[in-house]
Amino acid sequence: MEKSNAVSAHFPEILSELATEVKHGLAKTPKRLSSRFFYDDEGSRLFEEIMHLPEYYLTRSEYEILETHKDELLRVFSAGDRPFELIELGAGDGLKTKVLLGHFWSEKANFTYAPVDISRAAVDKLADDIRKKWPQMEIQPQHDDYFNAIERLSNRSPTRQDRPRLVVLFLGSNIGNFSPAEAADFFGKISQSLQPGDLVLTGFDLQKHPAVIHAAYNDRQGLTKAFNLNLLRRINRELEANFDLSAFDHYETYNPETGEARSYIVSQKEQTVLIGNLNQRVHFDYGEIIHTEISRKFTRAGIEQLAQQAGFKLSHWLTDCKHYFADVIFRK
Ligand code: AVJ
Repeated sequence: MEKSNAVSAHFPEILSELATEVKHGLAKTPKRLSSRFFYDDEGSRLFEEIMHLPEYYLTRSEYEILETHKDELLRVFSAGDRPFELIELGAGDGLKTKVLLGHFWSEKANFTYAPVDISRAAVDKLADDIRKKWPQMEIQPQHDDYFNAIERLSNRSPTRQDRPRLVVLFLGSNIGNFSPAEAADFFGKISQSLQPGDLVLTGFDLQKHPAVIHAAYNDRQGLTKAFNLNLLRRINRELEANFDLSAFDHYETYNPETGEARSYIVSQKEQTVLIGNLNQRVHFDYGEIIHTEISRKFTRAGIEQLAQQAGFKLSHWLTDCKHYFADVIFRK
């Protein structure tokens, strides 16, 4: 059977969540499917490749920020010598987080690390990797989605003055996939689960020249297209559907007035697709779209508002030298 070190309690629910999403999302006009479902093992692997694309500046910008400020971050997290617990939501391959982990480890900081990810392959690989690099580091990998992880945060043992400080990491501008209401709700829930002095470090992609943003989601190699179309492959596999991937394309828009980059899947012909497990036929007109993702770009004012609504104080604002990206600390 499968070997895994990670906690895995919610996998069956996710499968039926996909069925529900497909059933309702493809019956809507316009059709839509949530980017939450991109991250099966193959989707996570494709996203790791996207992070290395020349057009996809986000990862490099955030890497630069963490590398430049790792010492300052350690001082803020540990407040001198206090133990802290890092909880990373959507850890993925942990490429950027390892910059911090390595530094904290070599400085002999007193911390534990709990990466949470929806892809089991990703979280297992990350855990193996950390155990190889730093065998003594205390880690608690969790295979789960972040909403469940936040819920578990709030169910933790009661308030103790001397407990380690919690530091929630939410890097990579994953927050950009949320609607404004979802983002407010997300920070609100985290805030309710934290004690005064606990911290949240979030990566936000910032508004900039629209052409730079558009290119990041419209790469010449076609990886973003493969990443989007992988959702159809996943539906074929998990719901016994018969999407012909060669009959669909990828289309991206960026609207600088709203800060929204939007991804679409486009039907290149009139066609009907069978979703076997749902016993549902879905008709596509020529050129009809499925809206799959919003990758929101932020302003400082918008970020300050998010902090304030959730009852946080914005305590640190760190950017890369091009001001493309910000890693921001909210303090409860
Ligand atoms: C993982 C949500 C940060 O929106 O930039 C990359 C996902 N989508 N290319 C993003 C993604 C298309 C990515 N996040």
